[in-house]
Amino acid sequence: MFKKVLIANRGEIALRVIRTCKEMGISTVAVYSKADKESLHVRFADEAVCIGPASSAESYLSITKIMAAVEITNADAVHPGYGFLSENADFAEVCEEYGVKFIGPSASMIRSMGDKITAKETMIKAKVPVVPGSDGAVKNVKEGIKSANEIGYPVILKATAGGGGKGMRIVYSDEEFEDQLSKAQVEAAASFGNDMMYMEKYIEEPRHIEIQIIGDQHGQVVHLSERDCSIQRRHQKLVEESPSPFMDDKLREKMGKAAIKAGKSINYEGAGTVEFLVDKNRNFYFMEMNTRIQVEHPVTEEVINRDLIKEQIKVAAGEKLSGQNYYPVMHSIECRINAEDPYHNFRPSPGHITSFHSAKGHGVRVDTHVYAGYTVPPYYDSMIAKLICKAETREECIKKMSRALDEFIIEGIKTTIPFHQQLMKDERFKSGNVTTKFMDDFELK
Ligand code: MV4
Repeated sequence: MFKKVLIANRGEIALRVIRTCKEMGISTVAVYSKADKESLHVRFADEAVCIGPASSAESYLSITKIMAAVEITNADAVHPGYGFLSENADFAEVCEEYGVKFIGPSASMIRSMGDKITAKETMIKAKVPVVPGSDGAVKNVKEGIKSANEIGYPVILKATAGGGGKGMRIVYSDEEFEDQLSKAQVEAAASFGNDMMYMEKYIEEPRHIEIQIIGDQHGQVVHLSERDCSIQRRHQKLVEESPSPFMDDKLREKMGKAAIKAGKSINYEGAGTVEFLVDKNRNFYFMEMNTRIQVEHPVTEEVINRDLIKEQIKVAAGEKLSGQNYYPVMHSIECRINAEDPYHNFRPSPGHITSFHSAKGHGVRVDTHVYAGYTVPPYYDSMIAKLICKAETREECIKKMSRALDEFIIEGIKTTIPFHQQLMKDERFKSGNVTTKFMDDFELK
């Protein structure tokens, strides 16, 4: 087992990883930017190293700075968390070369899922269902229009280097094809420095259902059931839950098997998530694979009763998995509490937290790095807490979440709590009939 883990991240996830390391008897190293000196991950780690100014590029995204911190503290493993360098193949490679264990998949596994055309081709070979689309890249307007007609409109153009919705355009006819292609390319070039595009049949009003998997170093891959992440706004997830209200045992078995095939096809090691689009007829299609632990991992932890960070660390240290899949025995919902004003288009609301009273009680979990007196810096992601509830049924879980939101007090900044309070009382949400279109016609009162 590792002796010392450096956590190459900040905020709640850094704290989350530190907690598990402590329970496993592993010592911890926090890294922090000058803007995060007062953050709890710095206080609770055994050691802390300042790695630069507030700007992410010069701190949490700097491979050089992180590796210098690894070297001076003599850490034998690095946990990348989510975001920042968590899916950076170059970083994983530098760790491999330096001889420090990157807690996650190898650089080549990250690369194989980072390029979306390659990922899709890998899935086709592995017999995982994918959305019908162009064979490889869209070379030019003429070829693109030909291909769109073969697939049938509407089609969606996606950036090969993309993910998370940037550089994406829906096209309904030949007439608008050229214009939409060039807009998508401009956006992709600006976001990823790469304007290569591919095309798919556009699936209308899909659900976003993802399967959590974990693979060990001995070729075993198991699934840990699904999370439903259909409640999103501008490709930012707001609420996640497990099990999905749309799921049944038969579909879970099929999607679980497909996710395992996806993982095995690249000899996957570590925790990963296979994202699927699911249409109203329960057809499911591979969308992308995330090669990291995700923000919403706690809902899985709550329903299967396992610590996923502990499982990640164990497989990274070479331990074998039992080979069993995990199935939900509870219902769990996570509300992301962001420092944003839901009454003004969710605009960021950083600043000083004057009072903070966390929700508590049976079945209530709060993962956060903030406290009364803490100042939310404007430089990073606006998520300040995750409120996770669990209960025996979805209905009870929603009631518990409602109660927990009502007693959660955060003053000094605006938060997304009022949005979640309304959502928990929304008839459509309560019915479980939610697709990725849900937020398009949600009005905050
Ligand atoms: C799609 C789609 C419909 N059809 N692909 C959005 C983010 C990126 N990962 C892929 N996305 C989508 N791909 C086809 N062929 C609809 C979306 C989509 C979406 C997917 C998941 C969650 C929210 C979404 C919101 C808008 C569009």
